Amino acid sequence: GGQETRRPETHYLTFTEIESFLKNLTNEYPERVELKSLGETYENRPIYRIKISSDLNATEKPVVWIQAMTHAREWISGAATLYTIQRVSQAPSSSDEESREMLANFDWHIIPVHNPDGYVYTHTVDRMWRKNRNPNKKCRFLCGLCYGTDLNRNWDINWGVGSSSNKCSKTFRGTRAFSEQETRAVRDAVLSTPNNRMFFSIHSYAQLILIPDAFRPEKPDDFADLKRVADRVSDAMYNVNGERYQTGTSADLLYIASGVSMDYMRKSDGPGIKWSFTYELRPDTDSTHNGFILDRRWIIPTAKELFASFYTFAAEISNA
Ligand code: ING
Ligand code: ZN
Repeated sequence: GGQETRRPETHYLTFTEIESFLKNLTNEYPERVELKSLGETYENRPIYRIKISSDLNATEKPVVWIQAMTHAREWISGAATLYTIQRVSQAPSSSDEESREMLANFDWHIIPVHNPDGYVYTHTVDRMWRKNRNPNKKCRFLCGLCYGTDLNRNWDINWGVGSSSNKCSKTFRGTRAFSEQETRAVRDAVLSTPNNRMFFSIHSYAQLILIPDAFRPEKPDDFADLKRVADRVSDAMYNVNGERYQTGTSADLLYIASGVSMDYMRKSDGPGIKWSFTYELRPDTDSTHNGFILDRRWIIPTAKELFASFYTFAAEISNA
C-alpha cells in the first residue's frame, strides 16, 4: 500500500506531529482556535493549551478544562483528546450537532500534552515511562540517578500522603507541592481564567470515571450530585460501543492518591471548580499487551466514547 497520512485518530503521533496538527488547526480556524504555550518544561518544550471558542474576543463563556497526557505512557489519553479538539474546532463548518452545541455553550481550554518531556521519552527510550524528566537534583557533573516527578501527585492538595517521597518511585510527589513547571503552568492558567466550570484529567487504563475526593475514603458533601452526573455520562459512553465505565471514588475503585489535579481544582481557596473528574480510559481487550499499549485501531472507538462523555457532561452541567 501507499503512504498512509498520519492523523491523530489513526496513529499515535509524536510530539512534533502533534505540534504541527495543532498549528494547522489554528491556521485553518483562526477565528475560533488559539494556541498558546503556558510555560516550558525542564527540557524546554512548550506546554500547549489550545482554546476553542465560538468567539475568541468575547468574554469567557463557562470554561471546560481538559488535561491529557499527564502520564507519558498513557498514549490513548492524548490521541482520544485530539479527536475532540478536531471535532469541536470544525463544528461551525460541519453538520456535527453535538460539537456545535458544545461550542455554543462553553469555551474549551485543552492541554493535549501536559507532559511533553515524558511523552518524547516514551517514543525514544522507554515506552513505560510515567513521570516527567526532571533530574530531581541540580545537575553539575552528573545528573540524578532517578529522574522524574509524578505530575499527578505534585498539586497542592493534601500533598505528601498517598504518594512517594522516593525519587525512584513511579509516584514520586516532587520535592514540594508545585515543584514542577508543568503543574505550575496549568495552575496559573486556570487561576487566571474567569468562569471555570468543569475540569477533566485524562488517564488510562482502568476504564473508570473517578469522582472526588482521591485523597481520602470519605465522600465530599456534594458526592451525590457528582455521582448522578457521572452515571449519566457512563451510560452515554456505554451507548457508543457497549463498554461500561465504572464510576466512584479512587478509594473505592483503585487506591488513595493525594496531590492530584482533580482534587486541587475543587479547592475552595483555589480554582473552586465543583465539576472535576478523572478518567481512566480502557485497555486493549483482545491483546496480551500491557494495558497501556492499545493497538491504534482502538483510537477511534475510545475517542468516540470520550467525546460522548464530554458532550454529556456539557449537556448535564449547562443546566445544573
Ligand atoms: N491512574 C491515576 C493515577 O494518577 C488516579 C488514578 C487519578 C487516582 C486521580 C486518583 C485520582 O494514579 C493512572 N493510571 O495514572
Ligand atoms: Zn495516569
